Amino acid sequence: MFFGFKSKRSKKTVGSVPWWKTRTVYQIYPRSFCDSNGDGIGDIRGIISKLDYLADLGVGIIWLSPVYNSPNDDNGYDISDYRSIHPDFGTLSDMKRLIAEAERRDIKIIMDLVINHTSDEHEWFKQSRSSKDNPYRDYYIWHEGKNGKEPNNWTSFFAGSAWEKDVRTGEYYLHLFSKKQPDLNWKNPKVAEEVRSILKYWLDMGIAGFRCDVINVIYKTSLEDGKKRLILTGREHYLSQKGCHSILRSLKSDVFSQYDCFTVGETVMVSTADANELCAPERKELDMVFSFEHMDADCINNKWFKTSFKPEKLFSVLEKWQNEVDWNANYFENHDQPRIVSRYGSFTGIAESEKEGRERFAKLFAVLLFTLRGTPFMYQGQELGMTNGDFKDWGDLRDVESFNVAGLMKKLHFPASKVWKLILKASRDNARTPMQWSAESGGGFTAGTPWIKLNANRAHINAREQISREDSVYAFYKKLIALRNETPELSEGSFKRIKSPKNVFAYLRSLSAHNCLVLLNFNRHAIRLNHDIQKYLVPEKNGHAGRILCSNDSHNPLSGTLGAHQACIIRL
Ligand code: TEU
Ligand code: CA
Repeated sequence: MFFGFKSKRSKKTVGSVPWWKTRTVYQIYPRSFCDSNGDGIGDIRGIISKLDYLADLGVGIIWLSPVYNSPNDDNGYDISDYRSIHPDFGTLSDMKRLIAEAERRDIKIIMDLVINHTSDEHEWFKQSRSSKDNPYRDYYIWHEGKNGKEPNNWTSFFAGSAWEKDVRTGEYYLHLFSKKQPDLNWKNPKVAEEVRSILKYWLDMGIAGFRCDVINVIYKTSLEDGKKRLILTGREHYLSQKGCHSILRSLKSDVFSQYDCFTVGETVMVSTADANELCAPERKELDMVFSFEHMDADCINNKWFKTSFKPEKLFSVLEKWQNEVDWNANYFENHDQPRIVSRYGSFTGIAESEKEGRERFAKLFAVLLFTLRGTPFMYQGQELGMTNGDFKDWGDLRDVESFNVAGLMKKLHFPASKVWKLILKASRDNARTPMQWSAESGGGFTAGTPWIKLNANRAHINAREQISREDSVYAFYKKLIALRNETPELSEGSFKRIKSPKNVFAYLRSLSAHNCLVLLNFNRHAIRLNHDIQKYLVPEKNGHAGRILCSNDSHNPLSGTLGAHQACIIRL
């Protein structure tokens, strides 16, 4: 519900604020977005056919997950040629047309930059593994074994040792991810030279920036044994190292600063201090970073062990990041994370009867996303309130990480049914099911057989149905995007948390004399607002009540209560 607010085509730059601060970013996972030729795999022509949909939603920037050539061990995050397009996705000329067609609609495109590792099928690695004196040997991290075992005790992000022995030379190579993703050696200046030239290639083609994959792990200071840990033994030798900072500074000064572009780093295990070292403006490294701490509000130790969702944990992490980092890259979904409505809301979405609650919950997170200070990043299908996959058995899963972690759990003697339950909840495949465009058998995604199981709830959760309804999640996203575009205090304003009842998140966004109060009730029941909030709603001095700009419920918060899962923005 939006009150007294007309949605206009977005004003894309506000004063001197850079465009990447005011626009909304929409992430496309190309395999699962739209298939134009019926082979079951989403492709670039499919994306082009949906540009009007995105423009209409108000999207200002598309982040495209990898479309480069790749053997797809990790769905494109294992690149075998940085300058070409995977034939599954189309051709280079399709890509150029996508850039041009997006530009016609005032949409910019950023690409994924995966430079911690390449595919083992990249020409550099083929050369590198061929012999110890090949000129490409030093492009990767090779080491002889220690007493017939791996060179050190490091473990991979995808479970198991981070080393693989290669028969050709008898030495081991390092892979922080799958064994088909060998890590590049960033101590070799030639690697940086290659990457600079790849960056220019795409920027010259009209790309507006990059999402930099696991960018804070690229530099390995030493290869000594790490402190033994439950996950990622060895990490102290490569997380956010000095060497990484100097590489990023030189990429910024040699390349990025020469273009009108921006960078967002995907940075694992970062604190706010680490983030500031990477993206505070005076550091001249990255423009913003994705952190992970706020995605741990439903797990203990690591993402595989989920508990119930703890809203207060989420609020305190968000508050800390809002206060300590000037400009955040805000997100709740991406291609690696289960869907919000399923993980934080426990809505399976299979039952039509859950619709109202699920949509209200999806809208609650939408208000949060668009009212935090920073650039909002949304993921395909989030605007429809899409749910986790409805996978029935192992044959339905595709993700290399899910299989590797399941293998490790089995080795540790977890019972098979337990393994399935844990994987089902946390698998990255939950986010990768095909986009639900319509109720038809292929979900409007494909005329063929989709590469991964389409959710049966496409019958009632789909774009066509959402667009047809004024109170849908889609309509709500559309209005929120426009509202943020038109309301400088929401995009540029400061953030101040206000004391609130349990499981209610309340804050002010302020710019000069303008103030917006944001109220988010994460309780499944109505709640009476405390004095600290009420005093803003009806200021004693002038007697003016705030004006509600947007709410996911018709209940009036000015009455002093919030409805179950109600979220609203009030202009004071
Ligand atoms: O992800 C890096 C990462 O650390 C995690 O999000 C990862 O998905 C996993 O959950 C760790 O347990 C990036 C990409 O987003 C991911 O898709 C790639 O698989 C990975 O890097 C390797 O390139
Ligand atoms: Ca296709």
